[in-house]
Order: sequence, then C-alpha cells, then structure tokens
Amino acid sequence: MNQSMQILKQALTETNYRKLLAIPNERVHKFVADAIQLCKPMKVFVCNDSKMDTEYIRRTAIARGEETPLSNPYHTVHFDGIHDQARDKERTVYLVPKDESLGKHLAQMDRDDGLKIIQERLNNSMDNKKMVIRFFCLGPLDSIFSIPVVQITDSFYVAHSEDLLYRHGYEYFRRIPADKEIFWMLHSSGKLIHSVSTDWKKRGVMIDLKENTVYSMNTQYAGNTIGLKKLALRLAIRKANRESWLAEHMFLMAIHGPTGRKTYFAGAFPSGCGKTSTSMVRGNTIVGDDLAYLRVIDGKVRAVNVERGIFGIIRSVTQKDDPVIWDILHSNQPAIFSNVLITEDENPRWLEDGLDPPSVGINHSGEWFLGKVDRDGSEIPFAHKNARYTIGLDGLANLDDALDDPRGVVVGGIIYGGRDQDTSVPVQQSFDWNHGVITMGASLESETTAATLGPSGVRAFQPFSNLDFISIPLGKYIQNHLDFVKTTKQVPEIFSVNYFLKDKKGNFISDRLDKTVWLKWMALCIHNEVDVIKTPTGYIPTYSDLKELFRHHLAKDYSRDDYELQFAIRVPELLDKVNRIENIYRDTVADAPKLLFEVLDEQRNRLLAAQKKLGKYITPSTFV
Ligand code: OXD
Ligand code: MN
Repeated sequence: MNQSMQILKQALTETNYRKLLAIPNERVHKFVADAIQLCKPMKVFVCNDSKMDTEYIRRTAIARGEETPLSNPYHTVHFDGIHDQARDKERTVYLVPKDESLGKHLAQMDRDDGLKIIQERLNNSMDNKKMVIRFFCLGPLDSIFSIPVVQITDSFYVAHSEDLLYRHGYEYFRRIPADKEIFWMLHSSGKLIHSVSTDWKKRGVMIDLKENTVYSMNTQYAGNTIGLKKLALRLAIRKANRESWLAEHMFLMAIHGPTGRKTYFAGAFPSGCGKTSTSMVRGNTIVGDDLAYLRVIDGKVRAVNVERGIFGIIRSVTQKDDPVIWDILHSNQPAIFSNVLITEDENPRWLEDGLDPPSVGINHSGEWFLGKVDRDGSEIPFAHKNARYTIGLDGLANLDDALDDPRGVVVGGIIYGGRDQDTSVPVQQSFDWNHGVITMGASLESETTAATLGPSGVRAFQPFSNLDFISIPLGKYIQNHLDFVKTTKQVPEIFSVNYFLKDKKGNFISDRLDKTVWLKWMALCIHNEVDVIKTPTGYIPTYSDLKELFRHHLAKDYSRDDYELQFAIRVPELLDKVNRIENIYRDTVADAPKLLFEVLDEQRNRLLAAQKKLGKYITPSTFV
C-alpha cells in the first residue's frame, strides 16, 4: 500500500474510503491524502452526487451555524465576517517560478515563498473540523468543454453553494481517463468565532499555476472560496490560451427576434455592472450569467455556461425590474442568501428592494437597528451592498433549453459593457473583430463596485471585464483573442454597451429597462435588418429604428432629444480615453500586440478628423 493509501485508510471511515476509491484516479487519492496530512481534519466526508449526500451538506451547514434557516424551508442565510464581504484582489496572488513574470497588472509572488505560506496557514487548519471532498464538472458533462474539478473545503456553506451552482461530477470522475486535466481546490475558513472566519488578516487566495491548484485560506466570502467560480477561471484562462480557446467573464443568452429566431450573445461586464440583469431581460432566454467558455468547433464559435446556477448581487433586485429573479427568490426553489438582513419574521431583506426599509433585524454586524453605527461612527446599512443570492438555474422561467448541450450554442455576438458616466454611447457595433477586441474589449474601463474590497466608484482599467482573473501576461491574452477567429468564417459581431451615462447633474440619462432595446437592436444588426450610422468609434442605431423598438418592446415614446443626448459623440472624452488606454499599454504591458497601437491610432485619427469638421460634441444625425 503506498503512502497516500495509508493516510486515506487511517483518516476515512470505511464508507468514505470506499466512496473515494470508487474514483480510480491516483492523482485524486494523492491530492486528498496530502490535504489530510496538511490540514489534519477531525473527520472526512466524501460527497457523491446522491440527494442523500447533498442534503447532508445542507443540513450540516445549518447545524454548524454557517447558515440560518428562514421562514421558507428551502431558504437559508449565510453571513460573512465584517471584513470579508467581497473579493480580495490584493491578497489573491499567482505563484510563479523565480525567472518568470506575469506582467505589471497581475499580483504574483515567488512560488517557493507562496508554498511556504500555504503550509503554515493550512497546517492543522481543520483540526476540529470535518473536511468535505466534492467532485464537479465545469461546463456540460462529457463535452469538449468539460473540466473536472476536485473541491476540498471545511465549509459546509461553500460545499452547499457549489451544490446549487455547479454540475455534479462524482460519477463523471469515475469515467474520465486517468490523464485527464483536473483543477484542484483546497479551502479552509481557518479559525471561526460564531461560525465566521476571524483570521482575515491572514486571508489569502494563492494560485499554483504549475500544479493547477488553488488554495484559499481564512476567508468565507464565496468569491474568494468557491473554487469553481473565479478561482478555476484563472486556471481555465491559462488552459484556454494554451489550447486556443477563450475562458471569459461573460453571460450567455439568446435574444429572441422576430418569428421566434434566437441569436446567442456572450456579454462581458465587470462585477456589479449589470451582467446578471442583462442576461435576464424579459422576452429572451438565459444560458448563464457569469462565466462562459468559447471554442471554435466546425468553423463556428460555440459557447457553454461553465456553471449551472447564479451567485447574484441582490441589491436593487425589485419585483418591477427583475420579475424572474424576484419570483424565484419568493418560490420554493432552494436559495442561500448572504449578507442580507433577517427580519423578525425570518424573511430576507436587501437594499433597494422596493419595499419600506426595516428598522430592526439581524445582519452581518449582528443585531441591527436603524441608526446603528460602526467603530468609525459610520451608519451600518441594514444589508451589505454586496449581499448575494445563490440559486440553481433550474427553476427559472426564462431558462434556455441549450443549457446542457455538450456542443454549446453558436455565438452571434459578443458584448462589452462597463460603468462609464461620460464617454461611450449606450450601444454600438464595432467595425470588425480586431476593432472590437481592441477598442471595446482591451480598452474597457469601469468604475469599481462593492464586489471587490476597496473604494467604489473609481474609474479603473478593466480589459475584457476579466482583468481580475487574467493569469497570463495581458498582451498574450489579447493576442489569443485576436487569433481566436482565424479559422472561422462565421465571426461573431462585437458590440459595446453603456448603461451608466449621466447628465451634468449626475442623473442617469437612460432607464434600467432600456437595455431591452439595445439587445434587440444588436440581434437585428447581426441579421442586417437595421440601418446603421457610421461614427468614428463604431456603428450606432438610427433614431427611427430605436423609436420603433422602444414602442414595440417597452411601450415607450422615445424622444429625439433623448436619442441626441445619449448617442452624441463626445470627442474630448473619447480622445482622452484613447490616450489613457494607449499609455497604459505602452507603459505597463510589455508584450502588447503592435496591432493594438495601430487600431487605437486609427480610432484617434477618426475622432480628430470628425472634431475638425463637426466640433467636439457631435449629434448622431450629423453622420447620416
Ligand atoms: C462575481 C464577481 O461574484 O465577479 O461574479 O465578483
Ligand atoms: Mn462575476
């Protein structure tokens, strides 16, 4: 018997040992044995795909106080510690060998130093806890897109969340070839007080690229702990780059057109910028709201949802604007709410839910009452801005029937969107793939949000909405995008959207539901069913097409004044943006492709020529 087997035999009960050994993969056995040796759990639970096992996970999360039941028997609430309410970008680092660098934009440290820290922090980390071993698959099962993942965690909340969010993979692991590439995740919440991680100063997410392994320590917030979400995305981006496909921070949805035609779109928006709400826009169907893999198959770009559930921002979900989400959160579909308020009658409440604000309850700060302040004297809102809901996709009324298609869906369009109050128009189509990749994807900027720790509302470089997760030098990542469509004749159209333009007084100049129209317009554009106006930065809609779309889909009388205001070409701001982006690439991205500078230069020249002829702020009709 080898050493791993001896460790397993000693640490696992007979039933768990048999369950683990039913997976005939020695690398799996070794990963689990090494984790046991390091974390020294009191007990180990191997979870298979059965209802009994997954129900055990849910019940234990409640029994251990990691989740609190609500009046709806299918609902629970989880609270993260007060310092652990969002993704920690600073403490999420790649471990790289001494002679390698991932470039200036990626947080990294020497691999040997990192491995030492991991050994220190995880040593004995589970000594009075139970370790859970889970198996999942990213993407549909038995597909070219599938990536098997082993998750080890001491958090039943993490294991329960993954149950709702991912495709169960225990049986899948039993049939994969011995040499199949696997992603490995090891998480420990560390020391807990009242079921909350207390050692947040020693929080860390460390990504060992060499071994395809991610270690998450002393944290519970799902964005730092759920291995299959943003932790696996970082590994997938490397794999994608190696194998010439794309792993993206994108929703996937079908826009329904005339006579029921479906056109699939993948859309990349930074966290907290409308990705989920876009994928849920009424009259269309959703495949996924956060992560997509895209591959060229038989000459077409096809994509799948990596996940099978939603970990969504709940702030400002209302019955009026988000009816599908609202309904599911008020149904008997299982849901975990996090960092919301629990009312006295055991219901969840969140900020801007369209109801009268509560005055008492329990939230992540403990007992809460109106006017409660933190140590610095700042008022604590009744729920956290980054409060979330976790649900499976199954109960959604608008779920697309291609969700589990192993070949994925054919992508007609790709959308890039960010929080931009003064520069880009609400919607535009790029001139071609390279123009879209460079001026819309690689040039994306967005104001920071509560999804990450640190100040919100600061304009930040956010290429492809994926900067937080890119795990290869940025220039290489961009080159992979440029090359991606080389073998396809059916190249997706690229668009940008901006829901966040404001007037001089700081008021938004479009409504939340206007995105319905932008989406329908983009689908019509792909099928050449609308006229477009060529501007220096892309093709924009005509007033008459939008007027008709607003009337038809939102019963709204769209005024020419609104059109002129929203679609004005703001040359000074657009020029500033080109200059800012060019400087960032010139100064901080050593491997930026030459083409990037050429395309940015062309954009600048078009803007300068337009400014010379037509002035600084150009009304859209001038270009007709
Ligand atoms: C998320 C994020 O939770 O991007 O999806 O932070
Ligand atoms: Mn996300």
